[in-house]
Amino acid sequence: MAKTSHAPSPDLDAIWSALAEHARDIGEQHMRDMFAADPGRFDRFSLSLGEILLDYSKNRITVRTMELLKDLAEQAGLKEWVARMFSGERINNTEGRAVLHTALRAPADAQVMVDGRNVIPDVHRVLNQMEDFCARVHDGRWTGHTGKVITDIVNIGIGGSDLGPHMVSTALRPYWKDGLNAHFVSNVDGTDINETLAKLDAQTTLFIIASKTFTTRETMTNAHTARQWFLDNSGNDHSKVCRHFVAVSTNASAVQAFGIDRENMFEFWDWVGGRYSLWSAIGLPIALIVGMDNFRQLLAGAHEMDVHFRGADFPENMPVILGLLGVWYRNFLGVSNHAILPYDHSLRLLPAYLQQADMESNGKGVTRDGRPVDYATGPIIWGQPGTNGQHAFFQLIHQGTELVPADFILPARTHHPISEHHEILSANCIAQTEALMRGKTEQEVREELAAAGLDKERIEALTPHKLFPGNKPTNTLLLRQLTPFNLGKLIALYEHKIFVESVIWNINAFDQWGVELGKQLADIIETELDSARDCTGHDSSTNGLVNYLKRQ
Ligand code: G6Q
Repeated sequence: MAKTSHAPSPDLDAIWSALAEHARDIGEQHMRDMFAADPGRFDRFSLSLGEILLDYSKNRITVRTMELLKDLAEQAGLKEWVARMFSGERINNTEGRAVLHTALRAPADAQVMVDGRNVIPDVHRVLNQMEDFCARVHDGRWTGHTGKVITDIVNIGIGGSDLGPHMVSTALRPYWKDGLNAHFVSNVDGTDINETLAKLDAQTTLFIIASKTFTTRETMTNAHTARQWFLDNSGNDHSKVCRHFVAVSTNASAVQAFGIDRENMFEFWDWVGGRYSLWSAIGLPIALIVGMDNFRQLLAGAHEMDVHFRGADFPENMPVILGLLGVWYRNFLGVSNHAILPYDHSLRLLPAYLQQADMESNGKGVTRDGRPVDYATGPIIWGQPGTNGQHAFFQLIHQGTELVPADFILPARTHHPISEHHEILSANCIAQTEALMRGKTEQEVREELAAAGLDKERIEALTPHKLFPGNKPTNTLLLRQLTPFNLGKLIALYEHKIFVESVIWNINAFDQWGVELGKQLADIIETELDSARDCTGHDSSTNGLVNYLKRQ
């Protein structure tokens, strides 16, 4: 249960209490009644931005809720925080870094200063380098070592160096270049690289080693396995490696030590966080597979959302609305989680992508200045594409005991207009949001069962099971079509939503110290797994598990 008793800072005590009281007031109200009382509810609680429509009317909110939430954002200094982020201030205070993924999609004539230097020319220099490289791969000037054209791109990276490019490349499948395939290897489990390499020809494969640090254990292990496979399949000639391996990194010396030419390294900067990096050279696999024009469209879409986020008043600001609704459910209605439900098979990796973006950003238990929080922060993010989820976990959303606010995402037009597939998909998406909101009343259930000819006793027995309480909140995001531009906009919408929440919660959304401890302990255990001696230095469970593995 979320804690609602404390505000993130004393300045917010009054508005926090007002929201808590308001939550108690509207707690019993049903959205079915809210819609019945107000035919203008959709118009009031929806807005369009170009080809994206957000309908947030199926939320447990009133005009008063949105006013109070807007006051909360104002009093938390959201406007100032947005300006700080865009201007390159070091708002990632624990790592002493600026947070400038927005600069990666800014036009060439923009100016964003970091340490007295405008970073935009660097951004566009690397974009041009990517453009040149993509053109050479596409038109056959860049070939494999035997002169054959490249047919397969393999991105080796993990976390932020994998999830974004993988999700976007999958989402933009209709835009893939003819004759090219993309593969993504992330897991250190040898199954991942083994299954990928089995499909490939060393003469026509290009590996991108994507690692900001170029030290990440999983990525370097996979990169070395890929290089060995390449050498084994190309006469063990090390001089050929540079035609088949390029790198995306901030660590030039480690890239060169691996055998990749400096000129085939695509740079990015410490002010690009891993999970916000798909807009940088980390997007190289995207640019290769869909073409640089489409990659630039992705950036342009994200930039349009940046301009909107920076300039629109809070009541008309899409990321602000979504972020404030997130806070509303988490802190005032006791909600623990949030589902991402794309009704588009191409967006099937979006839930996993947003899981990292949101949970790594807002999964924090201390404030910016290191005090433990006594209120709830980031929720659990989960989800799967529709309609598959309807035949699985939707049962819990409809009739379980956990409240699950959900985002439904649907393109109006499909890239695959085959028979009635898209009508069925769309109908299900909209029907679910209606069903979740309305539910089914006892009277409706009884009438339905009576109409089906059931006797009184059977109706009595079945009615509680067939009741749908409804009042389940959803946002619906309709995209005209899943284009690179609209996808860029959609991703940026979520990035900014996450930032809005972090500002209200007074936490640093841009560090991730929580991933460190496991890495440290894994290094120790790896050495122990290799040693001939029994492991004794841990608790009995850890010792027991290590020793069991050693005996196998
Ligand atoms: C993201 C995280 C993390 C990171 C990976 C890969 O914000 O920092 O997911 O992207 O650990 O790191 P490298 O790119 O340095 O290999």
